[in-house]
Amino acid sequence: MTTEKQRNKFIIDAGYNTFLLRSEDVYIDLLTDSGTSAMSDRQWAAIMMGDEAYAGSRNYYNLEAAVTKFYGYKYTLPTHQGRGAEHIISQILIKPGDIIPGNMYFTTTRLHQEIAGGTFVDVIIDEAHDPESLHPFKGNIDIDKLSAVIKKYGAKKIPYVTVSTSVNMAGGQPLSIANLKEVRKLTQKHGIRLVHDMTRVAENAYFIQQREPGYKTKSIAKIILEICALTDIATMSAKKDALVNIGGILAMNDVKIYAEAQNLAVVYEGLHTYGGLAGRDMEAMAVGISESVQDLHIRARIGQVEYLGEKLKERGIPTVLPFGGHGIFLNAAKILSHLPQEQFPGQTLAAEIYKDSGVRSMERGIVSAGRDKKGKNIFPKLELVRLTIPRRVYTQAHMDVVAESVERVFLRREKIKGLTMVFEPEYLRFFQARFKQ
Ligand code: P71
Repeated sequence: MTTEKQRNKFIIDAGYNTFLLRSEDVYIDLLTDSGTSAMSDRQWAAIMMGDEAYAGSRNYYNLEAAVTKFYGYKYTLPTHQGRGAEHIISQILIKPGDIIPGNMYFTTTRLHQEIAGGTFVDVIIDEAHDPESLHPFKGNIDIDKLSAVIKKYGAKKIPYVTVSTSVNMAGGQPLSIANLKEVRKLTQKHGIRLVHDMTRVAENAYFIQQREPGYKTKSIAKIILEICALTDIATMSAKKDALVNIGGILAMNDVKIYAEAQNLAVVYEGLHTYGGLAGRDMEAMAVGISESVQDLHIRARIGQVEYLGEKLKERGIPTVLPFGGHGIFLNAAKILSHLPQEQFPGQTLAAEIYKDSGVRSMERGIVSAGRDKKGKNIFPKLELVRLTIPRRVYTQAHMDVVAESVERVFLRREKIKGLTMVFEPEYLRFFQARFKQ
């Protein structure tokens, strides 16, 4: 616990950037669900089974077996985290001038595509950009948009389409199996691969089970296998669904690409049987994957997110709807409608919530969107603040505290002043940028 006076100082010292706060100055930490979940007793026991051999650790083979059993991909390369996998696959498949369509950008994914010389093109359905649209699958790809991109640039210029399950920047919104099948059909016709960002695939599978006709009685585990079978390659940050504090994977069925990935891994990550991770971490990941596909776990997890969403809804606070899988996204553009996007409403709202209660959240708007290749600010339609819920960490009582704090800020919204950016780093600026009121 901190006092309001202390927090007012801490947020100025942090340049109004919640990434720059010290965690000991945070009361309830909803910055991210990445690496912040609690490992289970079984995972901690797995940590004690570390085989720290440099090469061929038994933990690697256990991880590979878990990936094949639960996700269906044949070959697994461990990486230090998700962006390590994104880097390797981008370097292997993208040539300068290539186009990579995907269902909304993700910051690290797009950056690695650009570093490899590619350009990301958003082909998500329009509803995803509208916080209030109640479309049940706002993560879906717009087939007409994708066809138009293929027609415009030609299949040769498109090494793959990125398909994300549970689209993070749209508010944790799912994609349907029916849509994925259509995407598969279209891309297969043109010989284009699908790279699956499966960071939150279990959460997406839950929404399919709840909302997609024909899936009510299918288990989360079965739905996940069905999703993965419709794609060729997967990148995953295991720090989310897979319930570990660190780690990622690059998985696939193509042995030639796997051989190239193994080779690049030794340059950037580590030997192909540990990829930047300790043996014990791979063992904890194998166990985490098996726990993450359990129906009761995922129902409790998303149930808690919904609980917070409902509390905010009762208070009339605008959020992205329907509620997403990993957090509740506040509609900062609407809450602070007196601030133009150039004054960073999302960044401002996150700072104000911290000042009110010590609850830490994350901006997901213009600061996160960054600049285009010409150096111009990108103005995303979604200007949001994410209240992200770690798995198996907080109680509903914590959620009550969060909702009450957001309400207090909401009630004094008209008096809140905007921000100006005083320091901007070159890459992924949201992590280290600094602001003044
Ligand atoms: C999240 C994160 C972590 C993060 C990353 C960048 C900016 C702010 C926070 C990471 C993801 C993700 C998806 C869908 C790939 C990564 C990268 N998310 N795909 O949401 O959500 O994984 O962090 O393990 O490198 O807070 P990595």
